Amino acid sequence: MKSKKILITGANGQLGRVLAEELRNKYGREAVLVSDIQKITEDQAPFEFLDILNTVRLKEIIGDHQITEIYHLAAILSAGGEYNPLKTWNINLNGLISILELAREFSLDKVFFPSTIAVFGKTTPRENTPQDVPLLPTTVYGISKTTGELWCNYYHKRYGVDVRSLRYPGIISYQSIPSGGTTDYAVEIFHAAIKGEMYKCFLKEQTRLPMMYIDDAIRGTIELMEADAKAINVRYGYNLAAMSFTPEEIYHSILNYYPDFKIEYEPDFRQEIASSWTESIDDSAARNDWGWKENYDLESMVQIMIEELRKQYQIQ
Ligand code: AKB
Repeated sequence: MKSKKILITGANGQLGRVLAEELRNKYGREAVLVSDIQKITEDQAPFEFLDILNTVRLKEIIGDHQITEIYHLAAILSAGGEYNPLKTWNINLNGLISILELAREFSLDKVFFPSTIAVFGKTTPRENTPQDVPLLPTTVYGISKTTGELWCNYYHKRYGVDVRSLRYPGIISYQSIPSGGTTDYAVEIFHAAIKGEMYKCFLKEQTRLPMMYIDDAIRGTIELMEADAKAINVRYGYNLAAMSFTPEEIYHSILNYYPDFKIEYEPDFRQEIASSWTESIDDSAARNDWGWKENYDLESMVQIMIEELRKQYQIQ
């Protein structure tokens, strides 16, 4: 049996950096190869430059490093994707198809595909959104992820590829400042509060969206990947939930720590994207199939974000 060797694509994004660290803590540094189109720090080794559209190089990397599992995170997000829809489709969908095809060719043990609440659209029930619902996404990101889910399901049914997937809500983390997403406001707002700046929010105050603290997202991902294959009944994206809040609610939670903090609302094109998504998620399939349960709610997430960012900004 080959020893576990994980490849993470798009490893320098918001999820990838934390996931790589966690997987390296668990399986050892050499067992996790990270790749991206840019190198962020010198100590990322083992690292490979990889443009996900370069299938020849992707194949070489899988072969040369004897990869057994891929976490395929490389993608362009909802807001960023709207600036270049065809490029987004190409990267998000054709990148995934290369991964699935190579997973089949190399008989990889497992593949992880991150899906998202962006698969939902105006025809989806907005509250407590069930697992199986009409999907009519409005962004190219959402279209690419919806189609990606179908391809994952197809490769599993047709070729037996052990592909697993989660529909992530907005992820809140202190390790990096995300860009290109519609839920990014929920990270930016903390940085503004801690720096003593006013925050200009690009969503309306009442826009409720599903969200999750990074530790829950990473733990959920690894738990799904480690679950017994027989327990996995959903081969497209599992709904996954932790909390839902509006900009006004998170602002009020932050006020408990920074009473002088000010916010203004200046909605831009991202408002329309957010309004097309759902407000809260029914993730009972994930809870029943492989035991998903979140640890963080709004209050505990705000507390840990402020503690961690104060350390980062060296504020007592
Ligand atoms: C985005 O806002 O585009 C992402 C997502 C919800 O998938 N954070």
